[in-house]
Parts: sequence; structure tokens; C-alpha cells
Amino acid sequence: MEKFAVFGIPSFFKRTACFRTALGAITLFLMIAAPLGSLTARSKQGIFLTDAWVQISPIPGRPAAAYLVIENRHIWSDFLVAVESPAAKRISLHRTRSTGNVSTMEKIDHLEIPARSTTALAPGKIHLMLMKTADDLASRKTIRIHLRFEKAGWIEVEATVRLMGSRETTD
Ligand SMILES: [Cu+2]
Repeated sequence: MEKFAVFGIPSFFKRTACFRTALGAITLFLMIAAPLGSLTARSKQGIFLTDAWVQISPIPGRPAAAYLVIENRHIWSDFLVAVESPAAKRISLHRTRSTGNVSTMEKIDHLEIPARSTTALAPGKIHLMLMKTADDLASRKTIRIHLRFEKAGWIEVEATVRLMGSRETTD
């Protein structure tokens, strides 16, 4: 019986403040570890996906934009050709173009990830446009996104949900 007591929750964790501190420490660890790619990276055939996140509107069902970093460690280029998610009916690849004060988005069919290079999908640049999103996105921490590469095939990532206008989503 005593052996099992070791795995019980220590009483100080039951106090909310301490528990929050512990959660904060874990969150901080994840935030530091994430860019290193050790925990969030999804890779296949030399394609590494990291730092996936999706910016959602507070209004349910509105379009959302998703971003991530795609690294190709191969000696040949690959192409992102399709994207799907259970969280959206349709996903397109978009490029933001800014002329003066006006910025528009254009749809692109595929995205080349040249050999031994990294492409970051980021706000104001290339992004994934999620249309007809699920109504409960705001209550989720992450959503699953499936990306299909011409050579590497399908790769799945977990994208962190961030509410538009909020600086942080980790609580
Ligand atoms: Cu767009």
C-alpha cells in the first residue's frame, strides 16, 4: 500500500495556488520545448511540421487562419497540395498581398517547400484559410489539421487555438 502512496497527488498540489504554479511550470516547459520541436514536431519523409496554431474569431462559424512552420530536410523539394481538418468544411491555401493600405488574399493551388529549406506560414503571408469552421472552436485548446505533401503524403498536426485579440491562450 505504501508504494502506491508515492504516486498519489501530494497534498500541497491540492491547494489551488500550488496546483496553478505547477500547471504554469508545465505550460512554460511546453512553450520552451515547442520551438525545439521535441514535443510538437510531426515529421515524415524529411518533412517536419512545428508551431502550428490557428487564430479564430469569437463569432462561431467564422473563417479562421492557421499557421505553421514547414521544414524540408530532404535533398529534393516537396509540395503542400491539400489540407483538411475535422474542424472546418473546407481549407484553402492563401497568400496575403498588400498594396498600400489594402491587403487582399489570393488562393494558391500548392506550395513548394524547396529542398533543405524552411517555410513559415505566418500572419500577413501565406496561411491556411479554414472555412465553415466548427461552432465550438472557441472552447477547444487544439484542433487537428491534416496536410498532404506530394512526396511525403499526409501528415497530421495539432494546432493551438488562439482567440483573435487575445495575446495568450494558455491559462
Ligand atoms: Cu485567407
